[in-house]
Amino acid sequence: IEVTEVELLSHKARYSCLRPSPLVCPNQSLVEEINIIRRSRHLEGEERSMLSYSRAISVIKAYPRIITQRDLHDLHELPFLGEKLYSMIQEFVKTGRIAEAQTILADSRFQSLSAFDTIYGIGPHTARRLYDLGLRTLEELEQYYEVIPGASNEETISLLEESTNTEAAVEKTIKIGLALRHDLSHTIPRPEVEEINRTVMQELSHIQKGCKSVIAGGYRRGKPQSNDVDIVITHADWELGSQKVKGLCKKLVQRLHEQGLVTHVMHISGFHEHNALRTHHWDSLEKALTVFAWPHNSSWPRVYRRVDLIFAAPEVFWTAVVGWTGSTMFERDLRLWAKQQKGMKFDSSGISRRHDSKLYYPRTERDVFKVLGLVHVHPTMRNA
Ligand code: TTP
Ligand code: MN
Ligand code: MN
Ligand code: MN
Repeated sequence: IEVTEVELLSHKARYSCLRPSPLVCPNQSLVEEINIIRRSRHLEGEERSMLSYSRAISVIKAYPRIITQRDLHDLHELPFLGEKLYSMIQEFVKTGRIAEAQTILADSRFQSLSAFDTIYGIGPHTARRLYDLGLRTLEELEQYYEVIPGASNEETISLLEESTNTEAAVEKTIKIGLALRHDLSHTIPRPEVEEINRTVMQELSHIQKGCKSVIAGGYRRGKPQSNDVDIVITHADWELGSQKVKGLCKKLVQRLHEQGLVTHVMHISGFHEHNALRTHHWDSLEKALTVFAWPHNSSWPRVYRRVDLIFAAPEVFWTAVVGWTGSTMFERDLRLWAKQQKGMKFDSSGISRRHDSKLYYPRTERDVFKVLGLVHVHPTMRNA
């Protein structure tokens, strides 16, 4: 591993991977107020505007103390806070509210689009299309898609087909998302996340011994409750592990389905797909985005849980863990930092140098940060 000069961490840095950001920040209510406006831009398809709000929120998340009247002049030293954001913050400091956010909250179109967007498989584009058809509530959506609420629709399972993005496939996903919406809206406490991981690894050991996993996603950033479980898996043998994990994803999902654990597969992809830059590299990652019926082997009423299973060769395991730990903004800026400042390409499936495509194989998470010329940021401070 080559060590380049390291940039120091600072809440004034332009890249969020250089700004330690806690899960709950001193200005949390300000963040939540601005987030309403950000969500509205997202739902209306105004992606550039949404990204400016995301960046502003991310900068505020890293600010080390409660913003009061006295701090306002200080904010001019922070990146991504333009005139508009500055006056919004000023308004919030004075009144405890931002009028535009309150107007958005009361807007019935915003309420409908927000509700539609909570459904797995429905994004802003589809939400707006459904709204244009005259649909307003989730109950109306259920009627439109002929979904019986609560019914599990397990026959709609699309197990082990490589995912396509056809209209029919999208509709199938939305139907599952609607049918399971009550279960999937319940967040998952940490002990249950851990138990799902243990169960998955127990089942995996019947197919391949010597595998190991890290629970990534919001759980790793310290969230007390998660919307899903993200498990990154590899084989512990640095030399031979790459061959041993190849093809494991499908085998595991098949087994979990036979055990009655996996009921739906929203997406599954093998190692051969995409990524022009890395044709000589076997992975892009094998992954399956699934639904579990949980708990296992229990007479208790079972609930549906979203579980993402990601397989990586040992050489790219820690890259994958960093890539799946998030937050989304932290990931975005890791990629940007690598590209703009280091002439490198970073994504969950690998790190490479642009000019000669040299690949990096970090052995630890700290090595991932080291090759990127970054100070290690603890997972719980990646909530950018
Ligand atoms: P999510 O599971 O969508 O989000 P989260 O774990 O941060 O929060 P929660 O589940 O509680 O809502 O994504 C986890 C990380 O995985 C995210 O930081 C980005 C990464 N990711 C990818 O790299 N590719 C993908 O296709 C998805 C969906 C996520
Ligand atoms: Mn959605
Ligand atoms: Mn997650
Ligand atoms: Mn996930």
